[in-house]
Amino acid sequence: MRATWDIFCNVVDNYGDVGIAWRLARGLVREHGLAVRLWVDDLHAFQRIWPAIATDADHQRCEGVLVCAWHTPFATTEPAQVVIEAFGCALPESYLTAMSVQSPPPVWINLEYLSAEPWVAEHHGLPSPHPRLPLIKYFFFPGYTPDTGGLLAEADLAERRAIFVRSEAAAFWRQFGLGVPQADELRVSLFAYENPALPALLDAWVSETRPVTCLVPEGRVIPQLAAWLAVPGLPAGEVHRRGALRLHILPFLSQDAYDHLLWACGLNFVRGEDSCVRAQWAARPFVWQAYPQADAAHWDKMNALQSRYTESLDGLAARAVSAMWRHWNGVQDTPGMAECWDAWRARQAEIERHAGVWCERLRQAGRLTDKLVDFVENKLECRVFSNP
Ligand code: TRH
Repeated sequence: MRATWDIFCNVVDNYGDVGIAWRLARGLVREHGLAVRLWVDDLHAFQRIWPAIATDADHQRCEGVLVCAWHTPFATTEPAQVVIEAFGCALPESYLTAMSVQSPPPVWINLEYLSAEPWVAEHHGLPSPHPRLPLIKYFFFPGYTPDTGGLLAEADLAERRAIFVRSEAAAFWRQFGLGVPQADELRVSLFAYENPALPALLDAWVSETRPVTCLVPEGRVIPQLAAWLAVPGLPAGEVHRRGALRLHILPFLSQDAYDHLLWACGLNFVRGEDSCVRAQWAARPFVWQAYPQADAAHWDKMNALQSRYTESLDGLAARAVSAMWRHWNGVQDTPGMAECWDAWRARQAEIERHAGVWCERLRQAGRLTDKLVDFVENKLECRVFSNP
């Protein structure tokens, strides 16, 4: 019989934590036939990315996953055989104690944040004994190389994207009152944290010679957009025109519909972790805003991905992508936004080609769900071997 799995997710802020935990849970059920419980402490955040989630249910089955509300204090629960602690979220003390009296104890994994930094491979898979209890936690690091935990991606992702691009994109645009893009039009999706570089980017789009349509799902960037437009508010459905720029405010989309937006646009501004990975799998150009951390620690993360991503791009295109990303992340060593945008536009065709090549190359890192299941099965086998 296949092992049972518990995944714990504490929503720090935003949607990345629950977004990743949910993607993982769905993948484990759908592709590996596992029995998965997903414990989430904020069902409201969860419902934003997956509207079928009921916010008042302690237990609900969704897409084959048993979704459980993580309350404090935590009700007595028999631990699963595999326990995933997403992003060091700290398991409930009573649950940890229950894990420690099981024989053999569960395989306990801390799923870490993704980074392209080189140290990730060295730390991937390392054990850490609990200071008091007879338990070992293993660190599982997602990453961009085969010696890491790989990247989250569904087995049929490329196929679904190809079908969408071939035959479903027109219907996707229609639901927002839009036709397919004109030949010279650039469609851009914008998912960002508040960003001082945003007004100058909008100004650059206003002055474009070709139409730019920017699609913005509701979120943190809306007040900044409203201020730039000098309007009191920006509810979903509003459309504003300034010069060559047409701004469409969209409702916050379901996780799957957001993928469609990424697949349909010619350029995607993404942030944090999950949307960044999805933009890469979309095989479209993207600009990444790393999750801001104290003392600009996120610049290391951004630099690492930027150098990896631009490694095989020609000089001027690489420079255009780097400058755009660095400027968008507040690094001070770049020209102004107008210049960054013009340089990006001048190299757009190469950058587009590269996005497809990069997406193919990403596969070499392996799929996170497969790698996690292999890692866990290996630990389970060792456990059986040492506890006959
Ligand atoms: O929401 P985020 O800023 O999450 C962040 C990061 O994960 C960061 O690493 C973490 O430390 C911090 O939270 C606490 O960005 P991210 O990771 O892209 O997650 C957004 C999720 O929301 C992703 O699963 C896609 C989803 N989404 C939708 O479902 N609909 C939408 O309309 C949009 C824009 C996003």
